[in-house]
Amino acid sequence: MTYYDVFNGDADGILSLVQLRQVQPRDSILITGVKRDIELLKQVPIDGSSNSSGKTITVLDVSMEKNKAALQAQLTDGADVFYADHHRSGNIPQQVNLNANIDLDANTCTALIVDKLLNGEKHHWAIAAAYGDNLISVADSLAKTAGLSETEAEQLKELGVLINYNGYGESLDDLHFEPANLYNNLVQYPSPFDCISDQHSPFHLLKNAYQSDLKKAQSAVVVNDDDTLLALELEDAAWARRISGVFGNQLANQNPDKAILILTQNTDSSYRVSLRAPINNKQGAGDVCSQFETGGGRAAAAGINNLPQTELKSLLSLVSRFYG
Ligand SMILES: [Mn+2]
Repeated sequence: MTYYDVFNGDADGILSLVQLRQVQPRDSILITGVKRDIELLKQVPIDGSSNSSGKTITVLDVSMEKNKAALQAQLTDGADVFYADHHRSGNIPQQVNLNANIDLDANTCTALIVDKLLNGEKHHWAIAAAYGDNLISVADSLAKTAGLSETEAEQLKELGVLINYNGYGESLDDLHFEPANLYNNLVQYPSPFDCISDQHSPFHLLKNAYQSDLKKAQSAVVVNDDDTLLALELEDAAWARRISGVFGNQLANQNPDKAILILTQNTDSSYRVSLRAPINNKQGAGDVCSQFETGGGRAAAAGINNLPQTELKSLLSLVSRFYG
């Protein structure tokens, strides 16, 4: 039997797998990548035997819809597939060798789905993941119910945010830790608090790196700031690609009634755009971005890969009208 663990390289993906493998250890082949690299399942080889069951695949925190063809190919190939996720699934194949655990509720994430399946055995990791996926109020109430102090909840939040921060980048070269290495490191700590108290853990390394990137981001150029929309521009650099996502979350949390737009210059002088709907009005971001050729995404968060500079004005006025 060959085992594959396929997971998103962000906090939610990594900490979903940490929970699972601490409870069900397995010698598996890891398949992951930068956060935006979600078409991961196609990297699992096809045996061509179709009689099974030489292959067990666990898939965590990547959209089933985006991995549809690869999933179907694996099921036909006889693989046993365990799938847990909270992104768009499309039609879920009804096959006995697929165990699908999909929940599209905007207030859940994959680590919380896994937490339920494991009856909360690794609950603290799940809470850190929920913080990392920016489900702040959900995580706050879970921490409270679990009897954690405010300081402990803050620590889990910081760890979750730092692991999430590590996933952002254009390619693995931008990242401090390759997500597979970060997983291998974190899974050795029985609880997130063991990781935080170890001065040599990734927590402390990421904390320093994050602060240095954040400092640079604070001097970003403000393109627009009014009651409806805060738009900033970051330069084309590894630090900007790393910090943009978590910086955007931070601005969104600090300005809950504003849409947050972050522009990063691409090397071809077009913009990469990340748009967050206002925290208090989580709708429409995907619809707005889809009106541009290389745009798309979810209601709460969406993006445009290559926005020509000449279209920036029309994007800004579209966003202002939509949320105004
Ligand atoms: Mn997630």
